[in-house]
Amino acid sequence: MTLPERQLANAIRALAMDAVQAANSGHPGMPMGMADVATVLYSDYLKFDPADPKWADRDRFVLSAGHGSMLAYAALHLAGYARPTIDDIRNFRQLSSPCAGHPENFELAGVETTTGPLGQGVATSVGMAIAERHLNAIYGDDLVDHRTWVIAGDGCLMEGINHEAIGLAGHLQLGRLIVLWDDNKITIDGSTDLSTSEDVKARYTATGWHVESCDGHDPADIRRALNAALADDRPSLIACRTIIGFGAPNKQGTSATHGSPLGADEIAAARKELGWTAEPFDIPVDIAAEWAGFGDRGKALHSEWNDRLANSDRKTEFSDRIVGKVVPGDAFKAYLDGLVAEPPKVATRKASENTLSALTADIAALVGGSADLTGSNNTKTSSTKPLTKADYSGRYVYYGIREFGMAAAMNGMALHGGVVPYGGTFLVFADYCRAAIRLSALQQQRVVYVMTHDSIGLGEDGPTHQPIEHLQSLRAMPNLLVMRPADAVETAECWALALAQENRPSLLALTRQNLPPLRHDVTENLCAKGGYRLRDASAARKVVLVATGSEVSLAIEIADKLEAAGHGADVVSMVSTELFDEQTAAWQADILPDDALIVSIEAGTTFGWERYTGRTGLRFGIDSFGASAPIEDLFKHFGLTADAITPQILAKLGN
Ligand SMILES: Cc1ncc(C[n+]2csc(CCOP(=O)(O)OP(=O)(O)O)c2C)c(N)n1
Ligand SMILES: [Mg+2]
Repeated sequence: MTLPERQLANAIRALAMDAVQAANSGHPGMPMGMADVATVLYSDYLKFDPADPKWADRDRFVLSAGHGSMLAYAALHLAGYARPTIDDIRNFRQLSSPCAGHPENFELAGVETTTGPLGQGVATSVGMAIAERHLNAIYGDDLVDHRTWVIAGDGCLMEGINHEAIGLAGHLQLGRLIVLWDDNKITIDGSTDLSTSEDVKARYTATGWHVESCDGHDPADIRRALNAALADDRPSLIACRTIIGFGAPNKQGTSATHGSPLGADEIAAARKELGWTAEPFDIPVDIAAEWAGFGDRGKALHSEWNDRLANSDRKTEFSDRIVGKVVPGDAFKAYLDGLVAEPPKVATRKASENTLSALTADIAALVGGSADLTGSNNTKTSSTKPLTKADYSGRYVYYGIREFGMAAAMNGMALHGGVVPYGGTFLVFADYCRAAIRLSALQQQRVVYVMTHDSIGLGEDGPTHQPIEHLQSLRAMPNLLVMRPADAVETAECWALALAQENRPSLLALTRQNLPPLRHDVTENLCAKGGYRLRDASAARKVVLVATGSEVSLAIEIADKLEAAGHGADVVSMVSTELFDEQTAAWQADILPDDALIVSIEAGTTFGWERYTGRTGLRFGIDSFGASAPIEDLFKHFGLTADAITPQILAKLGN
């Protein structure tokens, strides 16, 4: 280092305050406060090659405090990544720029994960660190040997998910995970004294973490703390005491710098205070050159790694795995054939387990888990031994009762690459992890949610456990594939579809109760159409019954009764409304013809089904909370039986 490090850090500060000022929107305080820490991290610690942001063995850097996005953009730009360019930064927060308000993984190759919802970055990084240790256990230090670095704010540590995330990380002793806490004692409302008296460091220590503190404006002290973290086998928290908005003489140390432009006067004063004479968006050549050299270390390591990969007899296997090639093989085909030979009457959660037995045998990248409902979610197979701190090569994570932590960790695994995560809980608890499901969808990650006990069909556990609005509310989420299979064949097809989705998560809604086999052919994956005719009307078609999951067999019973009364009725299995909506207009019109009465049946809210039934169709479902009783009593009580529904359809037909 030839220049004073403060000047190198001031490049981040200047870009942050100028970009926020230009956008008239954004958060200068955090980047200005953590600039010194970030500069030390990039100069001497973070392993990266700006020429190849996706190099598999790079360190992962997660800006959990996503509002400080300008810190990430400034560092990527200064370190020599192709994007963001200085023009991208000039256009911070504008439509044309990849420098979005918060960092988005799909906007910039150097952004490892979308952050902004506080707390999730740390929780996501736990999944990255799990994936790293897992792949290291399989491929060794030669190919996989990197760290996950996180910058987190008070908010990230205050959020409830932090408890789940660090509990898991501490338990699994993820020593490659290092969280740099921007310990500035300020949040939006003011001092953290307003809302917390927690001893954060004691909490981390109690959870099995190594904890350090440092002066976040003293590079030597920062290095000392980072070195201590590197030397410790436990995950590390480094409390970096900083001043928010460091360098803005009248506003620093206050929440005024958190989320508003500093204003022209204060920026001028900060330039003076920091000794920064360059024009906005102009980086002095000596500073730019020094920053540009930070990647040299990583470039050299990358080239050595390339040689090791080239000489590895597992080169193809590793490379295929990292890019996410996933192909169901012989075990899956044999399983499908078995379903035709001997159609089982099983719950779809059991059908999912049977499918997974075949898939996990075929596909090494599948890493499963459950939030303490392994026996109920049927997520564990004989191929997936536990992943533990003693053996990271295992493929089954006991997430504990941490649904949100599990979902965020799965996002991290998927983002890391080399792992295709799936994890289970009860469908009703999708609400507990919904914010992470949303980030799976936004980030376009192949994460598979195995959500069992998908209706009142779960019975006696009652209304707290019975999903009502969940299916429709999840279908409302963009880029999430919700699938509710009706039997074992459909369940297998849905799994194949879930694994084929390279750019979106899937959620399988599965029953607790047994369902009769309905499909007896596996020549074509019919679930891929989203909705398809499972049975054609015999008499002239008057009715189309559109049902999902456990209600498809009910629809068949109703169709029998309608046919007996002389009314032809199709039965459509609407496995996935998203996939159905993606079909051609001709397919949709053929499945849901205008000249028939369309009737929807799903043991959940009727809200939203009018988009298929129209206002003139009929919708059967449950628009209240459920109840605690045996399953047969519940379906009767809520009017979801052939005896209750058929007369209403006949009445509508004018009989
Ligand atoms: C889940 C969630 N809740 C609320 C917000 C809105 N928000 C953004 S930053 C922030 C304050 C965070 O304080 P801290 O992490 O200390 O950041 P600092 O002010 O120090 O930069 C809040 C409440 C958010 N982004 N995510
Ligand atoms: Mg803070």
